[in-house]
Amino acid sequence: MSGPRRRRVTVLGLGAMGRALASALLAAGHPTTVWNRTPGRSAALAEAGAEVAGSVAEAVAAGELLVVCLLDDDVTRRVLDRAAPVLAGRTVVNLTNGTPERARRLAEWLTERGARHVGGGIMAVPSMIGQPGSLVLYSGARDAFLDWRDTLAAFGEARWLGTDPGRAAVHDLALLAAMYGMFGGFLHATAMIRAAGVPAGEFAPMVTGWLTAMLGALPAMAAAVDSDTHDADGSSLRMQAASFGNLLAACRDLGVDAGLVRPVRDLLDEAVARGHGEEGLSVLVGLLHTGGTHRPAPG
Ligand code: FVH
Repeated sequence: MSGPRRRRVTVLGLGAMGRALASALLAAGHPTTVWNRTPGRSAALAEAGAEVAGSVAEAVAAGELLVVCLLDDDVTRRVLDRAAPVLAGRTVVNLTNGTPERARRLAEWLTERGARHVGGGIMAVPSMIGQPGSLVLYSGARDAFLDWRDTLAAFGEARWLGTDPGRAAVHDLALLAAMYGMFGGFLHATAMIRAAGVPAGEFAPMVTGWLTAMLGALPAMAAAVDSDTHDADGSSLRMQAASFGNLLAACRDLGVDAGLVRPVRDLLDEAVARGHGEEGLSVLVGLLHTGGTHRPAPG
């Protein structure tokens, strides 16, 4: 007895991530067509059952769902342009990293061509796709997301963020900012510790434990931001600005460039100068806003 017919999915882009996405679709039993600019990246996928399209238009025509995973917004737009006449009736789930504004523009462009847009943000590396812990954020056309949610589940948890086409992108980029802050801090700390003659491997468990302990402070800091009440909770900005001076002095002595951490000291100093010395770190969030297209959080 055969099960329900599975609709064909097309994956555009077979970089490290596109290949992982196509593999996950095939592993979940979805008929899959793939396309990539440079031929030769599809051999293993073809062996696993993928159809390999010879052109973008052929690939787009083959799939009811298009999963796009290319380098950036410009490439995505250029590639989709080449298939504009055959986009009508399709759902485009764009998992390419990009900006919220470009996601909104792409959604408009696709709607004008009779296609539905769902923007995405992949919070996983290729080896995590389809595994526990893999999270993909989505926003845009709700009906399209609901229509394809079970298929998208092949990649990992599919989390819906709302109908603003740019909402997944802004979450993706904000989470990347948090990640790079952590990695930047780790890289700087490791440069210091190596300059002091300690192997990185010996230091790693200590920094992991310290960052894990500090992670516990984030929910309270977020609540402080939302309520705009920035209690120092025993760690005033005045005190932190003073110890940051020691950190920079030690970097000079150790011969370590402080470029990754100096902006934090500058922000602390600015906050103290503006009279926030007895408040906590959460007050710095307000100092970071410069205007632009910032949308204040509701409530
Ligand atoms: N890999 C990761 O860890 C992250 C995890 C989170 C999500 N990102 C984003 O996913 C997008 C794709 O990333 P990727 O890892 O697959 O990247 P690459 O391996 O560099 O593959 C890039 C693909 O884009 C194609 N491409 C590049 N330029 C063009 C062009 N001018 N015309 C057509 N296609 C183009 C490239 O094709 P080729 O070089 O093989 O011909 C690859 O298919 C990305 O937004 C990440 O930020 C990944």
